[in-house]
Amino acid sequence: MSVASQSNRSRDRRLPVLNVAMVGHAFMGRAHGNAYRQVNRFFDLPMRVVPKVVVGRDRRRVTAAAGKLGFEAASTDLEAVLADPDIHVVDVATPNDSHHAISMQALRANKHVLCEKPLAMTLAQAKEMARLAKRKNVRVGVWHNYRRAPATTLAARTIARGDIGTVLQVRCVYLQDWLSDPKAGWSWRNSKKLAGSGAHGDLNAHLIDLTRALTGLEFEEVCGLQQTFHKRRPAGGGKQKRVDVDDAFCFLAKFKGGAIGTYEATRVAPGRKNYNCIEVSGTEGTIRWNLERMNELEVFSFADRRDTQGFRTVMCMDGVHPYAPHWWPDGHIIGYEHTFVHHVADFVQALAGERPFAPDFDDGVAVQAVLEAAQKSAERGRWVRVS
Ligand code: SOE
Repeated sequence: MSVASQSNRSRDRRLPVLNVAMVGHAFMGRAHGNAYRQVNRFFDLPMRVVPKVVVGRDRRRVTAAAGKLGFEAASTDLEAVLADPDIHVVDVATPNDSHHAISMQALRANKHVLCEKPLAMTLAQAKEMARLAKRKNVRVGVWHNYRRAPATTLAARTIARGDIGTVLQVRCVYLQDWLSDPKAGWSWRNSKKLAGSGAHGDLNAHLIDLTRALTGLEFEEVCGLQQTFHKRRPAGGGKQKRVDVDDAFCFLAKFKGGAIGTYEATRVAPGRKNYNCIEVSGTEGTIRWNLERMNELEVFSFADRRDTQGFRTVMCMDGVHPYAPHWWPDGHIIGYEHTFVHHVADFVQALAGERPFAPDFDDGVAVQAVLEAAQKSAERGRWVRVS
């Protein structure tokens, strides 16, 4: 081993460790696990993140997941893991219906908590989680990873410094097509009891958080419309199960201060695989970000010369762009999984007391309030104020 890598390794070993227990190990567990393993390799952090233990219900599956995801251990005993003083962070990467219970148990055990979105099943649950997090001297976060792409972070900065003037409108969509086929199997995401809502809580949650992160706007009143096109789905063994959540959910929004917004989430838009796209237009210009072109930010400004005005596409992977210097030379692009690494890097910096972290559980409550008001509006067929 070279002298340099020996000194790096010994330096690393001297850092205080941050042992992570991750509850759940499916899609989001894989994305989070990758981030825990990668973060110290690309960010010089004041702590060394250790993927310590994966917690699951099935011994065989959780043991396999721990091996595959690079965690030191596997467990089916959440109580014992939370009682372990050497566990510092609990990551809640489970379906929506267990976010509240696991987070509350982890907070009572004085653990830092990173919880998947949406924070909870109801606004009341989300508020309870935020209240307990405040009472405990811990750091908490919600995995709204899309605010941590270099391009979305840049968008927030350009809007904050006035590049597009006063924000007038937000128009965003989050379109997928994995449930377009009526024969696509039933899962927990199709169940109100397990997910709380369908595309709405899964995808509009991201759009609501992105809106707040990019513009600082607060939602005042919403008017929702939802539809379930396929009301039953195959559930194995020739059985069918009822779908009692939305396949698609649209809503209009009025913001404090007079701006307005439009939101659309769907899982039945053929050809749209993970099309998360937000456009913010102000008095002086517009920005547009599309996850399917994640490293690019489209910018229009009336300040540009009239005869060459038009949308410019900025490749947000140069040394001047957020997070970019941690990876590769100018223009070498990154992907979806890097937004999770950025999330962990910022969380560790916050934990080391170097800066605040957002989105925390208060941000999670703000998202939940909009989700719930839009659902009430869709049920009642009228505008509903966001509490
Ligand atoms: C499924 O719709 C899903 O995995 C969401 O749950 C994630 O939050 C989103 O980032 C990708 O799509």
